Amino acid sequence: MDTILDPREQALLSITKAAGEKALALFNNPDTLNISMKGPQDWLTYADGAVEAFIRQELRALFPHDAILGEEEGGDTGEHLWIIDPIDGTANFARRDRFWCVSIGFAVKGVPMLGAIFAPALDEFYSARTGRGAMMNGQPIHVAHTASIDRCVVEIGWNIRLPNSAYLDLVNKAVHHGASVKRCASGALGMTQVAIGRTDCYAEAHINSWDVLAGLVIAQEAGARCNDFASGNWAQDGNPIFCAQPVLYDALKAVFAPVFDK
Ligand code: LIP
Repeated sequence: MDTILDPREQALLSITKAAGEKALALFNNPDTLNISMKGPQDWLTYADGAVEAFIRQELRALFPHDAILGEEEGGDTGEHLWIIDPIDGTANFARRDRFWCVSIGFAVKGVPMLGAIFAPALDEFYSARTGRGAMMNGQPIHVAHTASIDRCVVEIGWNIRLPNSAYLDLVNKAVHHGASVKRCASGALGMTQVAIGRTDCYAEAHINSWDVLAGLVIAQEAGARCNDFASGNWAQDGNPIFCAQPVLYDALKAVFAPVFDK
């Protein structure tokens, strides 16, 4: 009996499911979304704030002394830390593209331990607990074992936090070495696609902790290798993310060198 993780794992699964259902109802009723822009290509909808508020309310009721950090309301870190992205893939959500999700992760003393990512419009619910494997809709999932770069699929994330060259350099390097490159505008779901074996790598020169904490646990428990994302002031400041299936991890990291070398 783990008195810290056991109750939080159960709560994580039920709250993520309920939050996803709330988000899906809003997605299916676009007149309620009050879409606005935080910046160029940086979308915001009513759902982002409403879903985060719901998740915070549920977590505070059960774990009043835990720290909560969310994309929309921010927050402080702590020994027991929840990190929330209420809608990851907001641009997709706003444009009525189904590739978005609710992502909630939990870390103990800065170490990612629990993750749940629910994409309700795709009917895909991913979850993992460190040391206990990764699941999608209750079934175990595992990474791909693609053996050559000219057969691999790499997703490279783009955002306005860095110059476009940070993205374009990674794309050029990947294409030059024969990889197929995609970008689907949800870092959290990008990590699940590595975990389930649909892609071989998710890489982004900078990503926020709320985009990737849950996906780190899920991808690593499905057999992926990841860079040391949870280092430095990772929760507040984010870091680069490099996550790949083990057969091509070293080869792809060399392709992108030196971006993910540290
Ligand atoms: C998304 C991130 C991803 C980035 C996307 C977008 P959001 O977050 O998950 O890292 O590549 O452009 O920023 O804004 O949809 O929550």
